[in-house]
Amino acid sequence: MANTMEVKVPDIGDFKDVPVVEIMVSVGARIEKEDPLISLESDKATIEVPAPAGGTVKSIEVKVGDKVSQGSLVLMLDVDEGAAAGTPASAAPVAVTAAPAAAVPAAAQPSAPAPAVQPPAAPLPAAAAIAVAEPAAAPVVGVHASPSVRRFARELGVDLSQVGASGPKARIVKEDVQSFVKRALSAPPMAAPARGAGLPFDLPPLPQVDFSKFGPVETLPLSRIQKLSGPNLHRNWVSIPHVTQFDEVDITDLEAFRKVQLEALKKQGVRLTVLAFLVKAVARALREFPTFNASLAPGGDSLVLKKYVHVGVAVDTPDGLVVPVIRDCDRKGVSEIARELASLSEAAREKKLKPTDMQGGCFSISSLGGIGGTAFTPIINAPEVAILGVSKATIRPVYVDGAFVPRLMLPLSLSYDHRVVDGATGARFITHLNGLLSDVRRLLL
Ligand code: CAO
Repeated sequence: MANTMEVKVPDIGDFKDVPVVEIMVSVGARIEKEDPLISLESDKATIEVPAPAGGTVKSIEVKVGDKVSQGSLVLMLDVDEGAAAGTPASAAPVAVTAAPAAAVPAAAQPSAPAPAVQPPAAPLPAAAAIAVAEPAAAPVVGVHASPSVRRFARELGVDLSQVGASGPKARIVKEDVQSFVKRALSAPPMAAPARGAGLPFDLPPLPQVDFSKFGPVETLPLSRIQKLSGPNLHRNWVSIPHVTQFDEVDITDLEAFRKVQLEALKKQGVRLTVLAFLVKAVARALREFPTFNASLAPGGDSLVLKKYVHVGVAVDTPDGLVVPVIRDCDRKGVSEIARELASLSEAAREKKLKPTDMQGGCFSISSLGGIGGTAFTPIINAPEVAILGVSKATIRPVYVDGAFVPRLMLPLSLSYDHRVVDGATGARFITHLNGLLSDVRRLLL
């Protein structure tokens, strides 16, 4: 026959009137010795009260929010036959975990000392965390969770810093860990951040919709290039703090000059486009503004300044976007750049680009001017720190010397990495570029 035991809060050091933040058992539940019963949380530590014996919970005498001290009655336990009963049970040593941003005072430490506090592990993307996180011996600081929840998370390899909290005082409860695991396992590959990106996000997966319920559909596989570039674009978009600065350049004179040169160069097999002038102007501006011709070093605490100027140009192909690179643009003339541009874009469209043709870029240009649009926000091609978007030039009335005159205006959109380039430098760069393009003589100097 079962004996009934009063289970009371054991010696918890100097802690008094500690709020109950979680009750981990229910009436009628079968528990084993050492199973966690309730969790207490002071502003210094989280304390878990374990079962002194195995048995069945007869009644629970506390609720979440109650304040308890050593000797407070927690629950009545029908203990298994043979176990000691009658005397108030002093549970086995409690487990104490440092609360976020606080150390456990030495006097409060139980016989089993609190584990050393260590900084949180680098966050892993949801799917990767499940697969590769090592069970951590020490708690992840900065999250509220009871020792049992921490243990549960460790067993599953879940990084608690990635888990959303639904418990009181932003506390992670067991159900939060369970739903995190369920979400990670059911997330479609495209919904998860790129592997290895180390992104600090814990977002729910995109909704999976059966579109055929609403009308006829067709499924088109992504091209090989789209599959390769998609995760990189996604990583760059979410991991680089982009700022996009817009400007408009008066290219009336440049266009007049281009038209004069066009026929002569055509005879030499060169198609002189506005883009060739843009590449040249960008190369000049990169020389003037070295932080634009740079990449963040691994670790992000220094800049690698490049002494060469290689400019990538986005080329639209039937299979997707590729970015071949024109080397040493600062040392080449506009016609030479135009020639290379034509041969690289032809090679891109005929799928004849070599991997080396797309490597080593310092800065990219994405020109949609031949298509249309007034402005857009290009995504930086990491590890570069800036990209220039070019939209369609149109003739517009511009107020010059007291009168409106028709001028050919070219819209530019410069996105830069705000960790590397501040707003003033960004505005100076595009203004400098504007000056070079609006007075073509400066460009040819
Ligand atoms: N404003 C107005 N007209 C422009 C222009 C501009 N900014 N830029 C080009 N044009 C005109 C050209 O003069 C040309 O006119 P003609 O046919 O009368 O000579 C026409 O548009 C087509 O130019 P083009 O595209 O053949 O040549 P380009 O040197 O300007 O561009 C290339 C070459 C390879 C960059 C371009 O063909 C291309 O692929 N652009 C798309 C890039 C892209 O997709 N970027 C998006 C990246 S983000 O997804």
